[in-house]
Amino acid sequence: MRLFIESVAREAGKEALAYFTDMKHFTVSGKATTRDLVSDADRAVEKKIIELIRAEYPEHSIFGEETGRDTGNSEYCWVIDPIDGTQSFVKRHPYFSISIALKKNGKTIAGCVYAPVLGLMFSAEEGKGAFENGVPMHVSDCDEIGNAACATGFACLRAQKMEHNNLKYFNEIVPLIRDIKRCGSAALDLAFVASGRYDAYWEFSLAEYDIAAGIFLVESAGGVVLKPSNGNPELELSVLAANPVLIKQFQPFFE
Ligand code: 2AM
Ligand code: CA
Repeated sequence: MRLFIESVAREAGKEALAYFTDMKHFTVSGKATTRDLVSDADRAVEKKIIELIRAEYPEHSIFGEETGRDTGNSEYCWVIDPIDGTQSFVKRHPYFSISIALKKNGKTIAGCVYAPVLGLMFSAEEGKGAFENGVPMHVSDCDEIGNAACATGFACLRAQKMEHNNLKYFNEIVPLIRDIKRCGSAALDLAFVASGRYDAYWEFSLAEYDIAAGIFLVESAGGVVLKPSNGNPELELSVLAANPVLIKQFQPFFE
């Protein structure tokens, strides 16, 4: 299954690159809010992914960012973000990814995050471990918050949740860590925790398709993902990811 998902992501990556390199022209429009963008490329890449999955597994359900949930009632459901980091994509920033997760009865059993410009394929399958470009990967062994290279993001602000924004945590945590990055693809940020490039990552108010595959990668690579929601249902789809030692040092900031 892992290799099938990788092959779908690679094909989808070719489609994304055709738009990214301007071989195919795309236009950008706003979604529900003016800060939330969608391009022809998002729709074309999602269509390609769905075609390839349907050809192999016609009975499975599909939940895609652009097409929504289909009405299938299979125990299997594919959760797809065709371009995670659309804002990066439309500005020709290489930090965007294709995210595909397969859930069985609501539990992720396989997934991949693929960054086509960077040439990085991250994938995992239940019981088989996690891989970067086919090589087993593991979360970092950083055990001290002062040495931690971290990432975060501001989906909460783009979702216009001004009250529950990330600025409080950003201000508290950044002075204590070694580095902070904000590149704009939650799926890839999680993959970078899984592969040890980041020691920790947190972000609030994401969507299921942003994080389904990435959470699975982190857990499959020996890491931990917490949901720093503090019981607030609005913040349910929020993540704090790190290795099992470091997560204990970050957790208190989110309590
Ligand atoms: P997208 O590029 O597919 O929209 C960046 O902070 C992360 O937040 C990306 O994964 C991005 O996904 C996601 N994101 C952007 N706007 C969002 C919104 N309004 N609600 C939820 N997630 C959002
Ligand atoms: Ca997304």
